[in-house]
Amino acid sequence: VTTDTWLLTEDRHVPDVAGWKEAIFTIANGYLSTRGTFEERRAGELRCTFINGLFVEPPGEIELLGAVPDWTGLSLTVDGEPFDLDRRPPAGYRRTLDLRSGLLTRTVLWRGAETGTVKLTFSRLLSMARPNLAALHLTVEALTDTVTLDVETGLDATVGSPATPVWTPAGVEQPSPTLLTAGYRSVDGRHTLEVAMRMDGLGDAKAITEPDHPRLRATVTVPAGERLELTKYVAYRPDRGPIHPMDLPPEGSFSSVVGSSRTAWSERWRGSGVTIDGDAEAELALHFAAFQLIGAAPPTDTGAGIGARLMSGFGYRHHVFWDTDIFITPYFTLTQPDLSRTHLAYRFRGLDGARRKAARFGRKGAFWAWESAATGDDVTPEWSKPVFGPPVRIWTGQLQEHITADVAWAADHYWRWTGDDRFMADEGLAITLEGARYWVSRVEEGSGGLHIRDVIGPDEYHIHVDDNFYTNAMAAWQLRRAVELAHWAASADGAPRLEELGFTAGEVAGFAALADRIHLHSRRDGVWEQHDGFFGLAEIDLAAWEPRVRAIYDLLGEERLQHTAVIKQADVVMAMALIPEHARTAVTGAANWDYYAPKTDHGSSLSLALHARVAARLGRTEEAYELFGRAVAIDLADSMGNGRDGIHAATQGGLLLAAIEGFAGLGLGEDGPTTDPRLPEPWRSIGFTVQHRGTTHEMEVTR
Ligand code: IFM
Repeated sequence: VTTDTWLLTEDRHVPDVAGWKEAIFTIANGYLSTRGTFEERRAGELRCTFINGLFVEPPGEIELLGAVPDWTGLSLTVDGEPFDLDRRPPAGYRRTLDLRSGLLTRTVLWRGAETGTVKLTFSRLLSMARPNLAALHLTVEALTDTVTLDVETGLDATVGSPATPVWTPAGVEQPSPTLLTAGYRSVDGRHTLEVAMRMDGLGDAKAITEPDHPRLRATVTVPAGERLELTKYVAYRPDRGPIHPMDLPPEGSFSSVVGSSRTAWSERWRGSGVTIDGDAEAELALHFAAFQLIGAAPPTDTGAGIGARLMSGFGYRHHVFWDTDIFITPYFTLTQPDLSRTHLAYRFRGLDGARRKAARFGRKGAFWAWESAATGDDVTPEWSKPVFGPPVRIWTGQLQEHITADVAWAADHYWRWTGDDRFMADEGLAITLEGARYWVSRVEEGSGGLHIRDVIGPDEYHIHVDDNFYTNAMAAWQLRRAVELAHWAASADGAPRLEELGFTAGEVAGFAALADRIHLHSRRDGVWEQHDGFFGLAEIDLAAWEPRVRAIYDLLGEERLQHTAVIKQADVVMAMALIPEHARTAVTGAANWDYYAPKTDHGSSLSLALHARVAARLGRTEEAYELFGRAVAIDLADSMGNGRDGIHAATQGGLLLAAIEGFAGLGLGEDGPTTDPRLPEPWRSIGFTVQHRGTTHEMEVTR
């Protein structure tokens, strides 16, 4: 039973699901992120802290966010017995993540074979007020007998990367008995890192200055009825960056560190809080979603992006996908536009890489990276390495071309809501025009108009298809939008002239005619064909495969799927959500939904929340609510079974958008935000805040 919608809570430690729990108990502050592993080591754990944007390329590996030396590790023995919940389960256990402050607290009652009972309270925080600061507080209360504790804690570069070591130690110092500093160099030579750590409350500690794991060790006796309090502060500074001081807070200041973080978080929550009268579980899920998205979003342009699994695991190596443009940036645009702006700056910096990618395929303009890391160059792996069987070719980097229009769509959505003309003039215009030029060089003349052949659409089950509906519709949208923006720029103050961007008026004027000729095929009843030949594929009854936990991809195999009308995720339905004119009338929208929804496997974590949003707009509220609940379960119940790899970023953004745009029906009218409620049965109202052109709107949407 959920009571406090600001607390993510766990009342039992279940070793089998610990990996997934590590992911959802991640704490983050936009700069640092630490996965919710326990302080004491566990077999099979994925212990990691990341610095946003600190990508490294270990030899033989693809660029990834290199986990920095761990600050959370703390080993403890009680009267000689290692404190280990897997070997000796606790008598009491509770873990809570306070979403208001980012404080993660674990309280454990524990008794060893021949020890008294101790109550341990671990609290950890990455400060929202001072982004490079990590703080850990431990209280050990000797409840029944006097206990002797051996405590060891330090900075551990031996954990944190499943692939290869990322950091080479470059020296340890101990400026004072409780203070250790360590230097590192990344294995690819790109980065340096300095880390400082101080441990308060440990008394006479012995320093062990092992280069890759410097630490302090002490033995402490806690008399029965008394308590020991330890506080550890750690500061990180990569690349000798000047922005973050390395001095650590004074002794005894843990609660004020928590307080200042809470104050900084409350600034974010002012724009991001959601209230749902009648549905505490949904409210908690949306608080969780906003917390994790904000935690992974760089507040200033530090070269970082928002990865598909945030910074909560190693999934997708923290690469940035369209997930951020279509599911996360639009949410931030509505609630925290500065965080969208940072992502768009990241995309703009990727323009050169996108131009290089287009040129590599013999095309013009800019073709954005399907997966990107530190630069705009594409870092999509070409081969997967399955545990069993031969490597499988990954075509997405080459064929999932809709990313180019997705980036422009996010820029346009940001501009429409914020009115940030400076952005559009300086960055958005070039993003849109260069992508439009790409489509011009990409389309092929053929019967019935212009075709875009050999692509992968959002439905990644079908590869090497021609005229994918989503890709073609988005390309046509981008070409038309480029013309409109060029008109706008011609008279906007301070906007560059087309020539300054390397375009001529004639070239841009031609975009509209091309857009009109891009092939989009529909049946007489208005159902769009997802790609050439889709209507002729073999139908199967997906429902007949239930109950199942595996994706249909695993059950049928890639080859058979090419001939089967089963799709991974929304494709036509996605296009209808982004470009509403494709659901020309309510009847067309419903016809497409009725055709595609039963064929959708939801094999991607992007799918369910998007479907919830569209179903709500179609007035199918009950179905929308059911889909919303299933989307919540992806991370909060690990329903896809891959939660250990990290939180599904797009699911979280998708849920927030399903609530705000789907159920509340937020839209942008001539005079500003509008709503059109389709609230599900338990919801009496939903409250949220929206930013529009610098004005804050407090929305309270009832039935
Ligand atoms: O971007 C998605 C894609 O749509 C489906 N596969 C996973 C990617 C990362 O989340």
